[in-house]
Amino acid sequence: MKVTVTGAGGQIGYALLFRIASGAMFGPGTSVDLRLVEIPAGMKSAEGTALELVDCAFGTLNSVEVTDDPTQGFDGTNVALLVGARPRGPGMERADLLTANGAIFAPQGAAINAAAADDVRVLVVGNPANTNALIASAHAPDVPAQRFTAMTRLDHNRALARLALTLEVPVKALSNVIIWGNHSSTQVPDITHGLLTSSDGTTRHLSDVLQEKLGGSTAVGSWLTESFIPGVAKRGAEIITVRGSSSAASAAAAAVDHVHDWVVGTQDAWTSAGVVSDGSYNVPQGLISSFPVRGQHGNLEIVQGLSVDPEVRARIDRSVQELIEEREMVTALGLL
Ligand code: NAX
Repeated sequence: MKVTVTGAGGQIGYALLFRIASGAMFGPGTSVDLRLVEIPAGMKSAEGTALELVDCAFGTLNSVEVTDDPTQGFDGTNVALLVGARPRGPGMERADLLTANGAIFAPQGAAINAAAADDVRVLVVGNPANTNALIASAHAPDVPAQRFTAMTRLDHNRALARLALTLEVPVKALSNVIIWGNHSSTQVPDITHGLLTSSDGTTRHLSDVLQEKLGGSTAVGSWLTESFIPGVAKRGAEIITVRGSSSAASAAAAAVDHVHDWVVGTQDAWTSAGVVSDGSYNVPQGLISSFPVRGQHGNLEIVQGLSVDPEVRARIDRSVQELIEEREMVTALGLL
């Protein structure tokens, strides 16, 4: 597999590249050729990372190249991880942020269109991830829109971890948790279909288990709205406060999970990913929004036919409205 990582000299890049090279993304039987893409200011850092990658002597790492030319970096690539992005600077409005990122993701989409392998799969990590993915996809008309995705797996993993801590159960006992919408503070962590499978194989609805643990449905309602949902949505800010810089290793782990489940598959299990809407769940067609998905047949397929709780529906509508506004803004800026 040829894997390209942009922003390779940054902190997520530093946590991500070693995991890909060690075989965590595709398994021990698949060797990888890594392409590290940076801007000139980040080249030294990426070059240093490349030296360390070589020194790990990973059995699954075939080659490493570093470049500041996106077309060269995406040449023949099977998986493109778009991590490098322009962060919001002081006094920057949303339109300024979208313009600055449009200047990154439009040419990267065009370079993927021109140079990547026919089966290229793209994961956008750099924020605002959903709309950056939309911009990149719009500039890659020969690549099916389903191959451009945005990362909400970190939010999904945060939701699982928080539930596991609250219920004092292993993460692997939990399933069918969902993140809907935008990767932003409006995201919608949803446990209404969530299940807990005990070690004896019995499966129970998470809502019932939570009621037992927290003392009734009112207590669960308050926990969801006052602790769980804002706790997941604001976890990134909490990490910044405690750690002094933004999530890196957990973001890298989520990117590995996202691509692994896309390429290798999830069998029947669900996860969450920002994928292009086909109109499912009343999310306007063409928006890149987070849905429950299964990795099947090499695709991320939206899990269909789920009932949506009215309170969750209202939250999804608010988050989707934010995505619509972002799309309108980038359309007005001529980025689509
Ligand atoms: P860093 O600032 O450590 O690294 C970013 C790197 O990208 C820098 O080395 C920079 O030189 C490079 N870069 C900038 N423009 C580039 C371009 N046009 N081509 C190639 N490289 C370019 O940031 P880091 O902590 O690694 O975060 C990267 C992005 O991930 C940010 O946009 C961040 O907001 C986003 N995140 C997204 C998450 C998600 O769940 N979707 C979670 C983690 C993270 O916050």
